[in-house]
Amino acid sequence: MSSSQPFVASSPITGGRRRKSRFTYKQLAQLALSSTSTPLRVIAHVDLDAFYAQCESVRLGLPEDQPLAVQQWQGLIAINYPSRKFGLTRHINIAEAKKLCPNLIMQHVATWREGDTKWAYRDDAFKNISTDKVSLDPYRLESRKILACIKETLPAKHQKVEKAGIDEVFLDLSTQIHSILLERYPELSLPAPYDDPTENLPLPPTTVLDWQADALVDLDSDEAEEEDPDWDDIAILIGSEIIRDIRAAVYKKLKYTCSGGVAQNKMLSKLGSAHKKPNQQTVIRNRAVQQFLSGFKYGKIRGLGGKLGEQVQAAFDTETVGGLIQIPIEQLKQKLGDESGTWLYQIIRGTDSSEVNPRTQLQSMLSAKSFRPTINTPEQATKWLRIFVADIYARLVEEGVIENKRRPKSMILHHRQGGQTRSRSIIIPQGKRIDEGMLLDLANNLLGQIILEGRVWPCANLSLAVGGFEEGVAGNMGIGAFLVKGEQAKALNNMPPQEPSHSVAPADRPGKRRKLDNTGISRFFPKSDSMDEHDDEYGQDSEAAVDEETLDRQHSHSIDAYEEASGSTIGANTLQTSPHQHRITEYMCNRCNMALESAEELQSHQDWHFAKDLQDEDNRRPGVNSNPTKTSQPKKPNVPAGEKKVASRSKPEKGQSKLAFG
Ligand code: DCP
Ligand code: MG
Repeated sequence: MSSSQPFVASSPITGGRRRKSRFTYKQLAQLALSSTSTPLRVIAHVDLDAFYAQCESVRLGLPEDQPLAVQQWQGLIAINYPSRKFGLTRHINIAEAKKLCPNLIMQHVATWREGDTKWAYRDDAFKNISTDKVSLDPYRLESRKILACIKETLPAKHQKVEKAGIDEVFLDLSTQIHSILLERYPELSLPAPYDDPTENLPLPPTTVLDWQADALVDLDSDEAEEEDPDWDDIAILIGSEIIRDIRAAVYKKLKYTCSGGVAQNKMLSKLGSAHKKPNQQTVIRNRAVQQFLSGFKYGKIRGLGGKLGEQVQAAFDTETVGGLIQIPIEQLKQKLGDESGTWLYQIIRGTDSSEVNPRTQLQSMLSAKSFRPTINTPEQATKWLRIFVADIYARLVEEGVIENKRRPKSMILHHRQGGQTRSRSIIIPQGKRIDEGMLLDLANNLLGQIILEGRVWPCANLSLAVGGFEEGVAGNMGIGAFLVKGEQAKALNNMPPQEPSHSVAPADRPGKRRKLDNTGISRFFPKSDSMDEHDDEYGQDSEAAVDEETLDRQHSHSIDAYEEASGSTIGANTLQTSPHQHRITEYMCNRCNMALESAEELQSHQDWHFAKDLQDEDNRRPGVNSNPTKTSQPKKPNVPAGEKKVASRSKPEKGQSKLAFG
């Protein structure tokens, strides 16, 4: 990536050629800082093709053209590309699939079974929905390998990678591109004329850019290919080279194909990666954004799949971005309100300044099962707790709990009977090595508490989660390092009550991150908030076979799964919501219906619920927990003005995660 090209310095105008770049020295400098405000910014999205299906094909060593689908009970959850040619989709059942594609291999997902210490692939799993529990570990493990491979491919100092789901990442390539630009075009390192950063850069060389096999979105109608490229084109070209290298590395090392989108922001890059699949990458130059978006139904844009989309359609009688683009901002504001109108005006023009948030470590793990038929005895419940604990413990080991690298602080058990969900939580004792026995004792303790309260059977769902991961002390400092003792304990006890400051970024300031203080209950949730995988996008298929184990496959380790299990509102939005809600219908808290900016915000918000649940438990039964810190009631995270809560269990919107129970 260091092929040098001749630099054409700012030459006098020849044949109508612009003398200077449209971009300034300042904007170039901002690229080195990954600033969201520079138009030279380059963001990529990489999404694995038919991910679970590829995992199975690779695991089984099958030829790449062998049709394969991943089965879960009687449904299909991933369809590889060779079998898509036969018309297979996630929505059809296994019998139909076999009819359409007789050569199809249907591989059932791995499951946990009582008495086994590890998940396994079993030939009879599909018959055992009442006794088995889906394990997504095989896919998590592959996902980690892929993430590691992507990172290895990037220079250590330029790794801004956000894991956005089990098979997708966003990459902010800005800083890397900045350094490549300076390397290839050393003149860019020269000081700005008159030391004025608002001066325009010289123009790049007129060399025709080599986009190789990229799917290059056509330029907007008022732009011409003959027009000389500017630095944003060069930056995005370098971005596409980086993504091509990454995709090749993933394929070479792990045999997985993926697709990529390269553009100026997250929204566009994500639309880009899905544009041409499989195994392709789509580049959306800044001069092509309008052209790219105009062909889209705006419902595909994140935040426009739900109620806002419906409102827009009712108001303007069009389904496409092209149909909306003509509408003046005043009219949008008039029909949708100021904020929604302004947001819509920007998003359909491809404006999105949300940041790529590097996060790789998960914050919580959950194992859950909905029972069909329901279970009726403590023995049955304990049996499931044993499976949950084995599942969680195996993942904790992966996280390095044995070496004390990371350690959860708390455990929570949710129980559902009829329409009612109860939960109990407990602090995992510090200073003790975490093992399966210890976790099972804690889980049984929680179950015992729930049973004592009565109204327990029949039970429709149980879910067990551990959360509040803390960095441990690796190496030989030993377990004692986890003990809070002496002065430290005193200090904790004397600490003034603090509220977790859990502010959600306002819609118009997506770059602003929440703040977490380091005390009180929020200290269970370290700043590097993350989910290992969070499949908010799956909500787009919410009509698809959403059986109980959707929980497993979508959220099996993320704290929101038990929120789903709570049976509380599965959030429909209201008609009169703020743009904050409109925008992110995919990222909606199903407990309080709050709409969040991103999966990360959703996770943070749900961490807050988790913290509050823990604290409520603390307050109710002070003897149970060993948390030495007394905290005040966490303040509810900011709720956008005008938010209305929907108390009913309404149909989830398109684009929302939906988990069905019972
Ligand atoms: N998944 C699932 N249920 C859904 C959607 C997805 O279990 N409703 C799982 C199976 C998928 C994986 O998550 O393999 C990744 O989801 P994607 O939406 O990225 O779909 P695929 O990777 O299967 O296909 P594509 O090539 O379209 O990305
Ligand atoms: Mg995918």
